[in-house]
Amino acid sequence: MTTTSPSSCGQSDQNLFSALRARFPALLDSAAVETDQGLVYSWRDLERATAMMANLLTSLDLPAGARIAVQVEKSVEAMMLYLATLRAGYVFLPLNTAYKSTEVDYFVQNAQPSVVVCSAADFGWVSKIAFKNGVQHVFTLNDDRTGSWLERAAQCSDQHTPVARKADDLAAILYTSGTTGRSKGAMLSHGNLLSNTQVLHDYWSWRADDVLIHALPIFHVHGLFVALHGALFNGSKMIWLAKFDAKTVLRHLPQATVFMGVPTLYVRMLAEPALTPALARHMRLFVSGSAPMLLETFVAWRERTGHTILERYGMSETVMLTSNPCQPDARFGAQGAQRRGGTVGFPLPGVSLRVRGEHGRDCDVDEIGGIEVKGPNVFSGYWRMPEKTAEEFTSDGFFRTGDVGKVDADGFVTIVGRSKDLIISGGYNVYPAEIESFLNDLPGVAESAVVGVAHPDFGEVGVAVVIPKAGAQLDPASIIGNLKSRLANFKIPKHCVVTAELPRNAMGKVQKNLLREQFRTLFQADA
Ligand code: MCA
Ligand code: AMP
Repeated sequence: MTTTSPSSCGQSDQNLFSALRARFPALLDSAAVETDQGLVYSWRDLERATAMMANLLTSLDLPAGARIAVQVEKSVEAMMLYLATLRAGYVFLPLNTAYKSTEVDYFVQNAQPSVVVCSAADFGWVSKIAFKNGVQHVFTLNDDRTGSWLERAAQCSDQHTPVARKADDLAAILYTSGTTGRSKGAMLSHGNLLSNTQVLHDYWSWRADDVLIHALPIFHVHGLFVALHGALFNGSKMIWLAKFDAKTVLRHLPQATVFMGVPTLYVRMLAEPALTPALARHMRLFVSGSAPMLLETFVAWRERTGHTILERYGMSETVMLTSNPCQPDARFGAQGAQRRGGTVGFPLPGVSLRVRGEHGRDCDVDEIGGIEVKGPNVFSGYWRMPEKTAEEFTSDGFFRTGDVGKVDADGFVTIVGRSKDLIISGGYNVYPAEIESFLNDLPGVAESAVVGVAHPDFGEVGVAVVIPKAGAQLDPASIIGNLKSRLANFKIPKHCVVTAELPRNAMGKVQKNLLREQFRTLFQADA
């Protein structure tokens, strides 16, 4: 079945930065960002610092469409660098700080950025990769307001006219791993990001007095786009936390109205005795997404705080696709439709979502199939991978999400699984194929399989099953140790088993479902 909501946004032909800046409050000296270190940045500070950084980028005489690759710790200055990149008309390429040299090398080779910005502590290895790949400019930016990036920007003018952009001009590239293990750069335009920002602004009923607690990393869609754009487009102050910590968030709840997080953050806050309805009484909206939220977490949150979490669903390739209602949905009469746990709500205005079965047949109500989407928020394709892009789109222009789900009679979308072999751990994506290829390259390893199993904190984590070559002696701890030196920490399997063979079906295909079943209760408290 296909379900579409009417679009509320027509305008998209402009630079996203200009659209955000146009919504800054008239009182430019009021607080835009307060950090957990006690620093306060005004809207004027954002305006001036992004102008200086944009002028620095312009002074580098970069080619049109130049990519600015950034792997730095979260800071207000890092956020300004993102805005400055938009302002100067270049393309932002954020990289998870957990990525190690093999991973960064791949991104730099693939994206060919003109500028790389990294922490001073990583300058040695990152600059080596950058220069080897022909990058001309490498700067440092630290989370204590130091680094060559800021030193150089301080010498630039604080006046800058944003570079005009068309709706389909590229604004950012977000790398997302693939089932083949090779990461693909999802190309998002100013129009993709702006249309989604406008839609979410209306759909989530942002209010003039809203204050957002920003506790997510700023190298993925949730923290960089959904949370940040939401606050900036509303002219709302952000309480800016460099890292998520449950106690710190709870301490700030009385000064805030909006919080966004992945399910793990809610699980961790629920473990805090300080979480009470009184503490959350000023809050207006708790948003969850990036990973499935257990119904028990949804229910426990309501019982402990009196608030109903709003679950929404999105992807790097599409930004946000669906959302539970913020206000009771008028289509359901006087009472409206309320948020439903276990569902991701309705397609957002402007998004067409359909569920398809085998041979492209539209599924009926409640019938499970592959989720396909279309809309102004959907990316144009993968960076320099036209064949991969073509594979993921249907002939009538729908993007195949790789998520499996259904739509009920009221129009609520539920995600029931994934056709892509993917583990979502604490809101980060881990592709088994990538881990398996590293495992298979280790001396003495014949083959391997990585599966996702339930975990009380991260929702899901990887378990590695490794088969040795004849006569080889393998030690699980050294296998994990080896992976740790080469892969981002969140990708490391939380358990490794060395065994004689993998279960296979009659066709010789590894039966991952049997492995998942074997390790299903491994991390359960009472297992
Ligand atoms: C940390 N560790 C993890 C993860 N994070 N293991 C598995 N999965 C994880 N997500 C491990 C580290 O490797 C380390 O292990 C140990 O936990 C402690 O690391 P630390 O950095 O101290 O962890 P933390 O600060 O407690 O971080 C946990 C976290 C973080 C706060 C849940 O992972 C996080 O911020 N997640 C949010 C991710 C996010 O923003 N996703 C949005 C993607 P060891 O000690 O062995 O080294 S955007 C998206 O998906 C779409 C589009 C959408 O819909 O939004
Ligand atoms: P990413 O590649 O980081 O953009 O992750 C996108 C994937 O996260 C989606 O394809 C879904 O599988 C998953 N996802 C995002 N939001 C939700 C949600 N609310 N519930 C379940 N899965 C989600």
